[in-house]
Amino acid sequence: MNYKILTADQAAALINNGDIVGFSGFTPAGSPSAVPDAIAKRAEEFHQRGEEFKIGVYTGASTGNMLDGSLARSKAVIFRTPYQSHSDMRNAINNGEVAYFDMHLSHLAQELRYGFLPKPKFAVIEACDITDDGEVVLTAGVGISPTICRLADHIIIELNEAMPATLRGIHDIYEPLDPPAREPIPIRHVSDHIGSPVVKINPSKVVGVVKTATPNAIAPFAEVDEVTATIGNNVALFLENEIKAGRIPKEFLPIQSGVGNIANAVLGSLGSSEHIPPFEMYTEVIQDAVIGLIRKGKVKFVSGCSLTVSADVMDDINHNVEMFKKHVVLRPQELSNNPELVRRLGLITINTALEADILGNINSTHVLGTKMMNGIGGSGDFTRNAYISIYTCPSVAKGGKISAIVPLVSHVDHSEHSVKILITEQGIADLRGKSPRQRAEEIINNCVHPDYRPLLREYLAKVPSGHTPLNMNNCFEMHKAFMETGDMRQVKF
Ligand code: 0RQ
Repeated sequence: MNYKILTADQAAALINNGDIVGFSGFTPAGSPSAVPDAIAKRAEEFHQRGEEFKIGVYTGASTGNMLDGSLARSKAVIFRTPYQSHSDMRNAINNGEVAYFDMHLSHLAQELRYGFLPKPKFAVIEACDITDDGEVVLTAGVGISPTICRLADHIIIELNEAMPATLRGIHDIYEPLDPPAREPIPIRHVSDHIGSPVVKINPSKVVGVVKTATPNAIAPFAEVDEVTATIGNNVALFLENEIKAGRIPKEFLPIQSGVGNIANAVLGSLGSSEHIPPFEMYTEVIQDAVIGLIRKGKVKFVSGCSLTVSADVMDDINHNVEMFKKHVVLRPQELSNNPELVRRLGLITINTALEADILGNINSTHVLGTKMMNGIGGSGDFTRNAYISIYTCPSVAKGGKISAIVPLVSHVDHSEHSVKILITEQGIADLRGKSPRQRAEEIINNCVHPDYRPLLREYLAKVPSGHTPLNMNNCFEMHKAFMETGDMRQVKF
């Protein structure tokens, strides 16, 4: 290998205060760890001497503790986009230390190319292989790597020796041209490969290679509990009925599924349904449950942006990579979340809401209208363009003190126009073809927790006349009751 081998500290020393850095990966999968952690230490040394040190941070989506966690704890971040989910980064955003701007994940690469956002000076890319002529084989996540490698002045490679070079061939790397030269993206089937197995870079931009050896892995998911299992079963029931009614073709359509425990439970229920045929997935995060369903023959093929799996599952994939390449492709988020493809392939999209309202609007990101949770992620890319968009959530949070369903959401991520189905452990609300008042009845009757049903009926009974049942005088009373008493059930309409 002709590249200069550096320690993480030597690589971090190339990065200076005010630099903008784009990191590879999508979730902790494929995200570098040693270099960002070393940048955080460098920032601390500067801060101890009373000197400024902060960088701008682009990533694919959320990352791991050594990236978002370390940089946030070291107060080393000027701005951050897009999705994040580390508690220290979340706190730094909510206390105003980090200028965070939330974006649809499919937009980031193109907005960097369009010049809407400042271009990165450095790209820090995790790879399992790099050739002297600049072929980079990514690891378990793709994210925005192709674009930041092209735009950045300098590239630092984290060569992760715990991830096998035989992953070459699992990726499909393609960057669309920018308008007015943009062409249709030629993916017609979930399993189509349209690009290159590698990210092609200019080798002269590589300022160093840092060797690491930690396999990509996340903590395993919690066991499915009664609430999440019931939500999963309700999603399966809804889809079975749609097939029976002829509204979903009997050979089924590709599934997109969000991330987290509910998504895992939903996939478990779809996997064990006898009425849902083996299916394909066109999604962004490929979780443990999907790999289990591939092994069972229930998932035929999955296209995603990352393999965000636990250590045992990553080990299984790494050891059986040739078999998995027949069932898995990893693409840049610009393709995994592309609205053109979501609409063309006819995705059934299933995402999680933090809060929904009786009109059908969804809040995926904010607690009580002000505190950022994680970000919109890919949920908007999928929801707006889906064949059927489904939102799931438990009907209550914090032991029943919060109703996930309120008169009006405290922040809107997905509007009533994009959301077709709402599902909680209480049941299924089908919002298609219903007026705002009919939607409110449907949601209260089918999705709201019994503790809150009479309260929301009381609210609805008192709304003034008009097309949309909204009372501007008291639509946030449940939120106010929570802030004042710690329990939304104390609301007085
Ligand atoms: O907090 O753990 O402190 O009790 O919010 O809730 O149950 O852990 O839910 O992990 O499934 O995350 C929407 C955040 C759900 C996620 C969201 C509290 C609740 C708990 C989290 P505690 P859970 P999940 C593809 C698709 C946006 C991006 C997206 C997300 C905590 O799914 O980030 O969809 N989605 N991407 O107690 C106040 C409420 C609450 C509430 C729950 N109404 N008010 N707090 N909580 N409801 C993936 C990517 O894009 C990468």
